Amino acid sequence: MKEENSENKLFTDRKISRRLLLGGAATAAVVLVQTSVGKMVQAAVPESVVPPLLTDSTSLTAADLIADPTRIPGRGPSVSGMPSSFENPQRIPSLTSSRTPLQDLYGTITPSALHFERHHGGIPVIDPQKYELVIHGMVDKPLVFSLADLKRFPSVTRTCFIECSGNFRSGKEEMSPQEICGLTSQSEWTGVMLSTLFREVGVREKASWFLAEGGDAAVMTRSIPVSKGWDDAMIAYAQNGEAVRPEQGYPARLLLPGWEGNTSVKWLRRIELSDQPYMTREETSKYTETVKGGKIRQFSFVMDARSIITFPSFPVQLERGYVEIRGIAWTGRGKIVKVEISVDAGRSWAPAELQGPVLDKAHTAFRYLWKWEGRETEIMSRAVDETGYVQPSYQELSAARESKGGYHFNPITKWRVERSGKVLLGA
Ligand SMILES: Nc1nc2c(c(=O)[nH]1)N[C@H]1C(S)=C(S)[C@@H](COP(=O)(O)O)O[C@H]1N2
Ligand SMILES: [Mo]
Repeated sequence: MKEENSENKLFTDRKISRRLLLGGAATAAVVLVQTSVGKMVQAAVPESVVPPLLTDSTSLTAADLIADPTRIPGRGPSVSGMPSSFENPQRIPSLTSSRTPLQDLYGTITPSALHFERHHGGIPVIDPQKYELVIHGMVDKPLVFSLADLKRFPSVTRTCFIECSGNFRSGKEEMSPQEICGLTSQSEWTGVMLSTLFREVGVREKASWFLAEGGDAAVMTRSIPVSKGWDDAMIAYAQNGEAVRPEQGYPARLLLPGWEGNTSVKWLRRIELSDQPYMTREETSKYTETVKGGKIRQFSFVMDARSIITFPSFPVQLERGYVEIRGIAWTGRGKIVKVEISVDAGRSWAPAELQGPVLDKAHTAFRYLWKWEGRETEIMSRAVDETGYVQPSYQELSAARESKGGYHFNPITKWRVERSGKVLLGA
């Protein structure tokens, strides 16, 4: 490039660059580094931390650069960024889902790359130029919308969580928050209100349900009450400031704030209005749960209030002294109004501080200052939402459901802190 800007010029004019020949290979090194929690660990320094201009590896190694980052100019700007090579939070993928590493995150927004995934037929590749959303059935004027059409309507942006209703695992002591309930994530979504499109097609008064259909190999379908469509349903085409990720439904997905993740149909291609539910596979043989008396509950859309302490949690090794207990709480019924903490195995409870602004149907960060004296105990959090609903204990919930798990299972998570500082999932 001819037209270098002045910043680049400064960089290349620096004396030091003359020793650094272009074109050679940089070395990786093993060095002691400090992690974000303050522990010194041995880490292999990847070549990517070595500036591209540093090629005279005999005079300066990657280890030298980390020991004194002021010795030569660092790597220059790039077209797209990556997390620090010292940080490596990862989803846990299986064949059909992956889980958000809740214990490695801060605040309430899930980085898009770490949003949990649940696919019934894999991730389709959809050409945004060919994308179409059909809305038909009990409407005055059936219409086909291109992606550009959707983007031409007034847009809205809101932050909310998506949680899979199958978000509960247990069964061993050595489980992290990610393994227990990593099927919840939060993004800032942008798109068009479904109510805007409903007005455009003229949804008939008699229409009480709509079918949402995905364009993936599962052609996943769900029946949704029309009232949710008029209320706060969105067609989202953007996530955390960029286009929706392929994993999250690119180029557009249905977003039903506060409702079980399954209803937020990804790769949305068709909406059909009707006066009755369609009884699809996902709302008959799946996504139903047992309740007392051998009965089965169907169309249980709303996610109940839940919380989890993400620090300290397995696999943290706790040290004595002041500990800021941290976690997230959320509810599909509006706002979280209170999170209570017990540090004495449930004998007494005290309110945690909620990080504002507390948003509707959104992950809410909480914290609670605790002085751990080194005694064995159990710590836990309990969420209360604006309807007065209180997150149940495992014992209460399993009695009410006559079951040890299943969909919509949101019990209090207990962490057992051993004298050694080991933190394990409690019973
Ligand atoms: N078309 C389609 N939509 C879908 C799915 C799917 O497999 N296909 N999975 C559903 C399920 S079960 C959940 S929990 C959420 C997950 O959304 P995410 O992968 O963006 O986290 O998408 C829902 N929408
Ligand atoms: Mo799900």
